[in-house]
Amino acid sequence: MNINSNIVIIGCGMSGIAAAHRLIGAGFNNVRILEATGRSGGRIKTGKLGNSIVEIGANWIHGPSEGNPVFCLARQYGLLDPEALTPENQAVDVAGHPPWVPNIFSSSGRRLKAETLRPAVEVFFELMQESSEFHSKGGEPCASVGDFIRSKLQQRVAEIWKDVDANTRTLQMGAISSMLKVECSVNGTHSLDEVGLGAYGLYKTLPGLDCTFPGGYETLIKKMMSELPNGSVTYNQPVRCVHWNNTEKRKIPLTIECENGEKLSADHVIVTVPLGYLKKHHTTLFHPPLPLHKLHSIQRQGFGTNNKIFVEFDSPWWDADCEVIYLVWEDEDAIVDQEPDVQRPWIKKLFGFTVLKPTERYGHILCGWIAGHESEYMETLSEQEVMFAVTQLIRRFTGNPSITPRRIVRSQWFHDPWTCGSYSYPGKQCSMQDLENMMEPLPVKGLQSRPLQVLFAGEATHPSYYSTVHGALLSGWREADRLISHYSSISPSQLAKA
Ligand code: 6YU
Repeated sequence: MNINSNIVIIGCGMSGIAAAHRLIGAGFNNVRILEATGRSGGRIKTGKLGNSIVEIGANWIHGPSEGNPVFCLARQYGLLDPEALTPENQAVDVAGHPPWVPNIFSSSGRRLKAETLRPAVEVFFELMQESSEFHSKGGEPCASVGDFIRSKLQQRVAEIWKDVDANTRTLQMGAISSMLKVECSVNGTHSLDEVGLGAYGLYKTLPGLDCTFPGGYETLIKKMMSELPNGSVTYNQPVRCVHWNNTEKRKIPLTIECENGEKLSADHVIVTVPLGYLKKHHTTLFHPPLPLHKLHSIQRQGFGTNNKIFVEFDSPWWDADCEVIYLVWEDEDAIVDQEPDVQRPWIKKLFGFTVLKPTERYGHILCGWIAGHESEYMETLSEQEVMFAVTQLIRRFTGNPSITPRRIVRSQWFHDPWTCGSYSYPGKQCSMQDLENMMEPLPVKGLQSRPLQVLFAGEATHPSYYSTVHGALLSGWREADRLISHYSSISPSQLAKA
């Protein structure tokens, strides 16, 4: 195939790059990516803390095994540690990783044994499991994962902990509260009350022990970019408006208007902007506006914030085998809905830290995780203010007033004007139909005189791998394939004119 149709891709993140790769590989020779920023990769962003690389955006390949195209590409390019390539690693099927070795501290400065909190952990995992099976078992309607967990928790706590003393109960409830914060980070949401129970089980995991890129996630982007023809991407070129369905008798159905006033004609556009950006700017980004059913699905899908705070130390204050540090507040009750409280310190939302391994590569660096509105507030503070709050927190929980970080770096995804948050999750009332509407091209059926004008890719358009890099990559391939099969089905004479 050698096709001259003009295809514009908006956004040079994983989905945009994947779409361009596939189209150019199939013989489309007028493919152009317009990217708002000065770099490729979008939410794949590798930064530095001192001499170490740190991932400001995506961290792991989730489920690195044969069914994961990100893993297959990274393996083909030789970007992974030998351990990640072993059949044993690929065969591990535990939805990510086996439980990490924890160090646990409480707000009164006590070190807690994992054994002490086992009852809370068991109850919590049972409830999370029930939440993800809710969809397939067709349970009673319940608005959100948060509502479901709280109501079930109330029953279980009354049964299991009816005879325990107040201190033990407080500690167990504090541990559950901490685990709820972990889930907020995993789902990229402010609260599980915002995550729809109906669609929660639609997310699918792949086998394989989650792995990282020793040279940084961006090494994958660099390799993929090196295979695109020079000049495929125009950087610092934000798109202001996609004018679609041009009714005049013009040959070209689309005009892409850029912020700098430049206008490009196109036969097809693949929109890969993040859902956060789409939610905020859809009224100005499309002319005519999006059809109502598509807009409602965009509104029902959630997009929240999960940020990282990397903290470097001269020496570790955690155990040598420790992989995660959990912080348990003794004044938090998981059953009580956390009222928005302006007095509540933002740092209470940080559930703890993961330890960057191996130490020989990273030195002594922890990655703190914080989701939700508190995370968005954290972004407004200076680096010194964040470092001060983290230092106070660690000193309080360890009871060691001399612990002092060397330096920090944090992500600020909510205030990134081209992302407006971190990643998507199924919101309340979100159904499979909404996830399908997200990827539906425009114009919709019935208006097919000029089909496939506007196509939608990006992590939030993948119905089962949303929120991941492999979901983004597969969505880019999907939309490229949609165009490829469209042109394969038209006659050679029509193709010559295309
Ligand atoms: C993964 C992980 N990971 C942590 C953090 C973040 C994310 N993800 P892009 O945004 O990349 O590209 C769009 C481009 O468009 C961009 O360059 C813009 O500048 C540009 N643009 C915007 N507007 C424009 C305009 N007007 N004109 C022109 N250009 C414009 N994924 O696989 N492993 O460890 C993590 C993590 C802090 C922020 C992640 C992870 C998500 C991925 O980063 C993300 O999906 C893709 O990179 C998105 O690519 P894209 O092309 O779609 O958009 C049960 C259940 C639970 C469900 N959740 C399970 C948890 C899994 C998620 N875990 C994530 C965790 C981490 C730590």
